[in-house]
Amino acid sequence: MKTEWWKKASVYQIYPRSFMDSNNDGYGDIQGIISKLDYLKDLGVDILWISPMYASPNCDNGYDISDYYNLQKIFGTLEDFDALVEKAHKLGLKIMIDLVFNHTSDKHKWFIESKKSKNNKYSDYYIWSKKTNDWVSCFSGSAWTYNEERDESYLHLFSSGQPDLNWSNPSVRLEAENICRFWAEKGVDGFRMDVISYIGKRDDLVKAKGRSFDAYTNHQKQTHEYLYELNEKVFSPFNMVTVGETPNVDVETAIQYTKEDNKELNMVFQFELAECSNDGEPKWFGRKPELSDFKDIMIKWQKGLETEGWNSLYWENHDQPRSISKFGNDSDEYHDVSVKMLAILQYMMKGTIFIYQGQELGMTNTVFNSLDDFDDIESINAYQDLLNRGLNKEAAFNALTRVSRDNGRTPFQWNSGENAGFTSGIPWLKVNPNYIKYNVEDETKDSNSVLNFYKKLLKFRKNDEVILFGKFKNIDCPNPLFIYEREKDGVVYRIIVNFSNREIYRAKEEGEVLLSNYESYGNFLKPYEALVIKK
Ligand code: TEU
Repeated sequence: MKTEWWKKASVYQIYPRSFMDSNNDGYGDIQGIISKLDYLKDLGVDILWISPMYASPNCDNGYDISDYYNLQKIFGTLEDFDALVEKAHKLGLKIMIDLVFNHTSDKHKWFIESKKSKNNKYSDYYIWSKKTNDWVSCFSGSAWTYNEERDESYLHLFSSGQPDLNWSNPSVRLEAENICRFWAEKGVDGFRMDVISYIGKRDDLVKAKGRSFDAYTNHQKQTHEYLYELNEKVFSPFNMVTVGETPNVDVETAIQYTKEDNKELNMVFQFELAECSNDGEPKWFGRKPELSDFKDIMIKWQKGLETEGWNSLYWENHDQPRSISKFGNDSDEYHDVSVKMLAILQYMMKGTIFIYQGQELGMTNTVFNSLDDFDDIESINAYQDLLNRGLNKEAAFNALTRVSRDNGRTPFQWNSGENAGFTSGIPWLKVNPNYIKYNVEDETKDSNSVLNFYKKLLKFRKNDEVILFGKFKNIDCPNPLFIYEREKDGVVYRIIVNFSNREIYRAKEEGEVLLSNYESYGNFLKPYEALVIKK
């Protein structure tokens, strides 16, 4: 297994709308990011993954692209982007952009042309059919929308504003290649590829029975071929780091995507952890996860990608509720220790780490006072869907509050001033009221803060061969404990985590405590205590 640079890297995801607003229009922007590069450098991350900034009508906040070669005005200009790449590179930070290739916006010129007739240059850029099936889109409602001009329907696995591209058309593949090359030539260092596992679809998909589309659209052999083609043409020649978003991927398929010899992607995002407590139901019906829900999953992926492939370690992103609220304990009493425990538990494992903006502050789920506080298309559509399923308004509202993607999208908390220092305009999404407690300015001053703990953790991890490349071994123990070891060249670290708010007796282990979320260590593990001990 080669030790490419990105295996040692920490990736920091920026959701540009919510990061920093430089012109006070209420939306974050590129100049805002530029103004905070020093903060990110000081934090100790290496790669900045920035969610889409391309031209877009924003039915899904930029994941519906209407022009892959231009940015939307709220974020700035291509010149701003060039300046960002240049300044980031000067600081030694790499830039990873988000490519949304499964679908475009319905306002993209390809789609505008495609829907006009069956015999123009773009007619076959999308998946059109006279016949349809019962598939339900990810954002509720049918996955097909009828178009009068063509007297046919088009497929959209997401909203009707996000028609799926037809990757079996070589012209579409060439467009994708050109887009990748354009951005690679601009100096970007990597691509995060949105729902990339869906690009290859079976020809006979209209014949599918049932409401779920995965068997015909996800992880098809064509997808592997298309990725290989992109890799040969762009990823490898430009030395790009790539991570693909691959819902419902299992270990074996993840290896297929990420195995070096296969020349497809470097890493994938798996969804098992994110969905571990949904019990196969839509996330709105999920439970709060327990350690037992995801212990086995974590072990399985650590062992599964031990010799081939490579793990991406993420719990948060712009689609997920905040990890402290989901997995941890965000009460005042336990917030800090519990955030730090989660960081130790996850980031002492093997893989490239992904931190979502605000995670390093311990940002939590937010407070929604009414339906108007939601912005996300998935949440808004789901609300109606939940009512149709028979939930009353309160239950539907509560389900949204718990897991809506908007929880992870509230503005970044820079200080305790107006709108958390994000903007002096009206923020596009309300600021989480707890910015008074959790923000960069105050946490920087407090040596015991979550932010300073993250800095310490990142620094510790950076050059630690045991954590970066050591073998993983699970140590059997009852819940709520999770104990594992990392070993390299005879050096062993034992990671001990108490995943509960109870004190637990456990004889003190010999060895040097390298990292911990408490000042002292004894025979009782304190609530949410987490330790890295060198044996
Ligand atoms: O997400 C894909 C995806 O699977 C999500 O829709 C996920 O299932 C859902 O958010 C969990 O509730 C990607 C992007 O990350 C997301 O922001 C986009 O909305 C989506 O693709 C469509 O481009």
